[in-house]
Amino acid sequence: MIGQYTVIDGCRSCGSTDLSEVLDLGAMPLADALVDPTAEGEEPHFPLSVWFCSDCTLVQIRESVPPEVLFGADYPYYSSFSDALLDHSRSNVTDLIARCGLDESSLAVEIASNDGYLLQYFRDAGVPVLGIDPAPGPAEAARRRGIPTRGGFFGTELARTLVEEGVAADVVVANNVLAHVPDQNDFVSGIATVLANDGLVSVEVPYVVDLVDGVEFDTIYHEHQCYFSVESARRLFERHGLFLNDLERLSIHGGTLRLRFQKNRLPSDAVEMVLAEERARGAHSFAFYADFGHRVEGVRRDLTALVDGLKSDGATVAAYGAAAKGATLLNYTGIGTDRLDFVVDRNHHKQGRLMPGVGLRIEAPNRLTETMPDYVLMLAWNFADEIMAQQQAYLAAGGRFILPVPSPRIVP
Ligand code: DWN
Repeated sequence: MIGQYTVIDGCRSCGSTDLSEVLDLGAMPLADALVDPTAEGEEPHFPLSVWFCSDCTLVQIRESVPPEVLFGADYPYYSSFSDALLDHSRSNVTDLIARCGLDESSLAVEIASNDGYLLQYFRDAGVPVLGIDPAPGPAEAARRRGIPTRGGFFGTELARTLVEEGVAADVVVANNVLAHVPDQNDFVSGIATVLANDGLVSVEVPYVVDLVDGVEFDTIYHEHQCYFSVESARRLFERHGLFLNDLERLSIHGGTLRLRFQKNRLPSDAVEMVLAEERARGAHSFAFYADFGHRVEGVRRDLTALVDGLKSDGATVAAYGAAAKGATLLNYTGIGTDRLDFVVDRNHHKQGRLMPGVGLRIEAPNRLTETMPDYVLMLAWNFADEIMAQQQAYLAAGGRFILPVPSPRIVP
């Protein structure tokens, strides 16, 4: 069953119609729409295709699923289930407090503040905070930990309301949300509206160059509408009077850009250096993406062959991480309950439900040592080190993991 969606005519950033197809993943279920095993009826699927804009270089999907469908009452993603992400967020906050000289007279606003995973560190340092998140579950979890949190989707309308209420943010943090927004210009214009004149915007987005280099096709799903290079992000923000003055490349989530924008233009050497790297690699032209689909097909071929070979030898295989990326990987490769016995996940909000499309049962992580599958497909490969460090008992008993990208392999 195909669900309700729209298709963009022009680029989500610049409006250009000069779009070239990079990859067509076909009809896919919503990656975070975990299934209640008692539910009846078909799961809606939606076409999923990735395109390159020749005018502003933004990579994006053409299909738009309504945000209230993507991030509704059942949205199961809670950021605090990853220690690595908490550590990453804590150091980000420590840096921002020092960089911006924040104190009890300041205000830090986070858009997509989830369960307060990041704002808690500003609050603990005595900096007043305000969270904004449309997902009821995580937002309520944030309030329970004492983080003031507004519901709703951020954009110019909410920004204007906040300004009328006296909000002027010294720092706006927007991590792993820009890519999720269907109306890029409304979102960035809202940031410019709510930001104090001498404020700083800190944005984290998956880096499209790392996505291509790491064949990270599984990070493509309907929540992720855009896939940014430095160039495409720079052009989007500059359109709204926010200038890219600094950046960092980070390893989290398979490769992330941390971008810092301000209302005055003062670009650091790091900005010019990465832009030059992108130009040197041709990342501002379609040719950079032309063979990505072929490489993705190679991962599908090799991963299914690897798993089928293990199964034909009589091995048992499970999976780790009921991640959104895991839904894309399983549904695109066709690996499901025919090959995998179950998937485990530490997020108790996910346990007991089924992975979208493939119907794989989500269990607690202790099921690995209880049942000792011979192999575990690591769907949350971006946290492989953290997860494998927790699974020493499973490894010591002879268990092994399969890492799927950039090329399928067994570890240790
Ligand atoms: O943009 C997004 C990225 C940043 O995070 C969101 N759209 C949703 C989410 O995508 P994801 O679900 O692919 O992200 P994760 O954080 O890679 O998913 C990891 C999964 O693994 C979570 O369900 C939590 C789980 N986990 C676990 O069970 N044990 C994670 C860790 C670190 C663990 O030790």
